[in-house]
Amino acid sequence: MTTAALRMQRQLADADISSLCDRVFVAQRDATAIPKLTDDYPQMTLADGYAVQFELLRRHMAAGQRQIGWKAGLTSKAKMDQMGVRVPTVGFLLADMFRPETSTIRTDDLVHPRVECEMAFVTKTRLSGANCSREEVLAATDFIVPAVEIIDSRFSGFKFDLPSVVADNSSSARYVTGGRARLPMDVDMSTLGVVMERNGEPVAMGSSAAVAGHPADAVALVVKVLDSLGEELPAGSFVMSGGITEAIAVSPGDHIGVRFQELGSVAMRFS
Ligand code: 0L1
Ligand code: MG
Repeated sequence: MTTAALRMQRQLADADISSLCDRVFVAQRDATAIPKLTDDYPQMTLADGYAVQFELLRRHMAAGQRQIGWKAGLTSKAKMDQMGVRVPTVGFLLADMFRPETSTIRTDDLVHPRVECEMAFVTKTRLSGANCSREEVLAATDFIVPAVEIIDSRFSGFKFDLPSVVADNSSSARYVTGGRARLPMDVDMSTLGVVMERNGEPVAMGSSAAVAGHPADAVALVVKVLDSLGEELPAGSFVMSGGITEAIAVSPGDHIGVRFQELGSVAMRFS
């Protein structure tokens, strides 16, 4: 799958997009698991998935919510192989999905949360275009900061396909930042080590190279996907670049601590 393939035509009518948006909206609001959307709409394409996601975003904005940026999903080779894609998905991030560092995060308003360690970028200039490069991303970056994404697929058993997971906002649910903000030129982002502990036990470790080869390349891919959808990344955007480690399931009572080489730690508890 290339970004050009994202320009393919939609198959579903506006009324179907609206009714699928209702389904996803209710599943996210009520934390209920639903079957993947293609069970009822087998003809649904990736373009339809983005149409549902963008309708979801419009509804949130109309209700007064604030978008602060985007996430890259499916950035690791393992997840891409599993889904048969070569380009990450994107999902929007709203201000009210943010949770402060060291806070206690509820799980009763989530279906089956999992945590991923990620590097987040905050931009100072606009990024756009189908040829966005790592160098352009680094030049446009104000600072980077360590982060944890809490993903929560609304599909039963985390079983979905590409159009469905894109419609579900790429499983976006919550995010936490912490540690130390750093200038992009002060850190070698190509091989930054990360260790995640659950209740004091190491449960995952990895290198930032797992994120599309380099986290800034993942941000460039986000810009390319947005371009194919007729969007750009405005200055001041917060972008989660993708999971450095596998996603780890969390339950009430769990404490998660992540140590990022050069960037400090991010910690939280779940209730
Ligand atoms: O952030 C991610 O990589 C998740 C993308 C959606 C797939 C999943 O829920 O694992
Ligand atoms: Mg993620």
